[in-house]
Amino acid sequence: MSTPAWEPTHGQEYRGVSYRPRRIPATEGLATAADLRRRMDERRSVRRFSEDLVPEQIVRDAIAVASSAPSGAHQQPWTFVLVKDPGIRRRIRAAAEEEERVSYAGRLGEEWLNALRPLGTDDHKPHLTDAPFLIVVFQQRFYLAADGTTRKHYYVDESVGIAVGMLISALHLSGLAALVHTPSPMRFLCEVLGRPRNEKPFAVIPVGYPADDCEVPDLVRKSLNQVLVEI
Ligand code: IYR
Repeated sequence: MSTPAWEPTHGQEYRGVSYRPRRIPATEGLATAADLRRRMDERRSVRRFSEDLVPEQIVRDAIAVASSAPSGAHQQPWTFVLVKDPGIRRRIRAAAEEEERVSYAGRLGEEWLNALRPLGTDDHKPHLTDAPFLIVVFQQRFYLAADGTTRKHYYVDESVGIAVGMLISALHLSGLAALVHTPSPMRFLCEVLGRPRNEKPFAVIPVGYPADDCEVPDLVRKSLNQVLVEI
């Protein structure tokens, strides 16, 4: 039996269905948690991609994982535009680099530039054309029906942030590298990708395998006891 296609549920009465996930034994849960912790700690934001093709189905599956994220009022206020076309990727790179030149030349301000210094980033964005895929994530600031009706969406930033977290986790665990890139300003993406007026760019995520000579900044993560407060 296939699940029915999603339709807006605005104003619909509550209906419950039973939820009985398999009870995972603690030993299995502990092993999975430790393994996930180790594997996720291997994730790095990658800015140097190989041009090698990646299995598109991994990316589609990862987007489906992202779209299973919880969201405000279950409104699922996200759109993932998968850009494969090299010409479009070149246009996105050109527009992003034009903005970043202004940003790095001073628009960001000294404090921000100092915060970025350890990352070694600059206005060159080769990852936007080297990576075989770009996932451009849009947040739906409000619901827009085909007939032009609009309705509010709630907790859009939080919802889309959670979805992107799940997306990069799924990509990483499937062996692909990614970067959550936020060229600023990003409005040009609406035009280049022909998005409707309710959508606002959230991030551009190049996806692929790391280049053979890939390097990442030498950074240290906060330890658990630096981020965890137990009461
Ligand atoms: N958007 C710029 C600057 C930048 C900002 C932050 I905050 C970063 O974590 C990294 C970069 C860029 O993409 O270079």
